[in-house]
Amino acid sequence: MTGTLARVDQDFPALAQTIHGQYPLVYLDNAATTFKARPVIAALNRYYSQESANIHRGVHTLSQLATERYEAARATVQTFIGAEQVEDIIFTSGTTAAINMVAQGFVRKRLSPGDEILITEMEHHSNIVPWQMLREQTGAQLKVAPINDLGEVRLDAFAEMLSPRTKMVSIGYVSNALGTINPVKQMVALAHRIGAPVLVDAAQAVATIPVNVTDLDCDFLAFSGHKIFGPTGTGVLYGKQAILEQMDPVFGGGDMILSVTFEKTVYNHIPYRFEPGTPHIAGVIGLGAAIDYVTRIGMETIAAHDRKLARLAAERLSTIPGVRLIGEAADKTSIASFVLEHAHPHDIGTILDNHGVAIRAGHHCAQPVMQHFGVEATARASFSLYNTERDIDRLMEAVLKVKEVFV
Ligand code: C6P
Repeated sequence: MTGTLARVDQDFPALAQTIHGQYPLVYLDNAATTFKARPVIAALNRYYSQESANIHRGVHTLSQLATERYEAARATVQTFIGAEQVEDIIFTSGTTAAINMVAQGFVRKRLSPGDEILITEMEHHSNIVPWQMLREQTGAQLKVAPINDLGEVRLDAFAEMLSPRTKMVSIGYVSNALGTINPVKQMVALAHRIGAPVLVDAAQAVATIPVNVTDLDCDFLAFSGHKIFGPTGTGVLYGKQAILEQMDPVFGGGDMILSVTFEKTVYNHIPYRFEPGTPHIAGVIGLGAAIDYVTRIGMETIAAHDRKLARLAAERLSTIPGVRLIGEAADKTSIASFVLEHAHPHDIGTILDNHGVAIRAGHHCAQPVMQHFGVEATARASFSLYNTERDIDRLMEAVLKVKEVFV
């Protein structure tokens, strides 16, 4: 049973505002971060105004309540991504933190000079730089599977680049610069054939397509709360139990131990071992509320909507002379990235802002993708459940204004 997107804008108070005299705001920067849903704001408000207490420590009522709510959010995430057990879910500060944890805690100790890590050419910097740091630390090599000019990973090349020396594969599910949906299930199966574990960067996927870790059979999966209508500073690292048993904690401190003496520390059970110190309790509870919210609507409904709007935006933008679409994969969602002859993307972004249309202009923390397409930056409109075809009309009107200025 899925919900409807009718009147969904009412759930997002940030939409109802005037920017540069334009009302309502057309927010098309959802790939950077989404607006926060009312139930999320209410959950944060409740925690901070009434239920503010630390977790896993107190016997008093509020501490127990906070612990209950925090652990309930873990179960919500487990169900949402189809994980086998609740212990497979680790709360982090975001996708970036999660990938770095895997790099340092799981992969580093398995690498010898000459071993290989395989990524793709369309990764976000968060799925490139941690592996480069590991390369510096270990003498391993970073291999990069190329993409074609539509912005799709070349599966044949990806398969050929897997070797007995591949110790880790780390791939984005949905490209933040192009909107491409990668055939992750197939890529995981190829990697597993040679025994390589796979991390899936689901930062963009989690709010735009249904994600199921059991179906994908990935070993790790990372996402950020703020891209799925939840609070900033929250995120999730999923790991298969047997894999998490082999991962070391990267940070030590309170709550991640069973016992400490000066001679020896015994770590806590999974997942607490990987959540040292006081976590973002309010944020995690808010993330649980965000996931409950999208679950009520249904990810299939949201996915169909985002895909339809991105396709329509691309179709309409491509009718403007001088527009070049960047990223035209057969399987893509939520993102329309483009450049316009004679106009720098930053100028496009600024003029659109003056017309009450918020997009992102820049390299989108995916500079290798920009290099592939021979551009420095793009203008990127990214769609979410509260966007409508009317927003595309406003986008088009504003881009035509840019043309008047620059052509
Ligand atoms: N992309 C964008 O505008 P964090 O910052 O840790 O929440 O997420 C990092 C990240 C990792 N992978 C992908 C595919 C991403 O898109 C992002 C964040 C934002 O595209 C900010 S650069």
